[in-house]
Amino acid sequence: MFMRIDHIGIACRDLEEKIELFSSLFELEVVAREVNEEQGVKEAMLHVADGEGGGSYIQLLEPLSEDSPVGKFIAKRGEGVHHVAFGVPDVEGAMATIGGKGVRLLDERPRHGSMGSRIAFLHPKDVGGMLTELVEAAKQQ
Ligand code: MC0
Repeated sequence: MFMRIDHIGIACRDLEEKIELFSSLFELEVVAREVNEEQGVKEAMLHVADGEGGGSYIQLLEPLSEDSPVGKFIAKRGEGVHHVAFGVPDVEGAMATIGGKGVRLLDERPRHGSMGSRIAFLHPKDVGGMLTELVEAAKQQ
């Protein structure tokens, strides 16, 4: 079911500065930018590779406010890896399967994620301290 890593989310204070860093260090290209008010972030997706079922990305996240999830994370832990996102073919199915194993779901139903995806988060305390996101990528037209 967990067929690939869709993206790694990195919390940063200054999105433009970290876009410059990641694109110059690793020669990655920004393929999407978005403000997601519901999640409290301004973000950019940097393309890493294509694979079966979809691409993989580095996701750079700047908080829109100090009391957003990423704002609180930076205040407590500083900048760095915020979450790991697994690409799944069916997010509701994945939520039901993993919820059935006793992992707390942070979302009752999928929310809107980057590039038209549908996403849901799992509690980090139930996944070895790793905030985990399930991502169903947008269907290719
Ligand atoms: C908090 N904790 C983490 C963590 N954030 N552990 C690992 N990774 C993280 N990112 C730990 C804290 O250190 C604490 O542990 C415990 O979890 C509870 O944290 P808290 O600070 O007391 O509680 P809150 O209120 O900050 O909530 C944490 C929680 C929340 C993970 C539940 O941030 C959340 O619901 N996140 C899901 C939504 C999200 O992160 N959205 C932003 C990315 P101790 O040991 O100190 O008790 S949006 C996104 O990425 C979208 C756009 C996309 O991909 O498309």
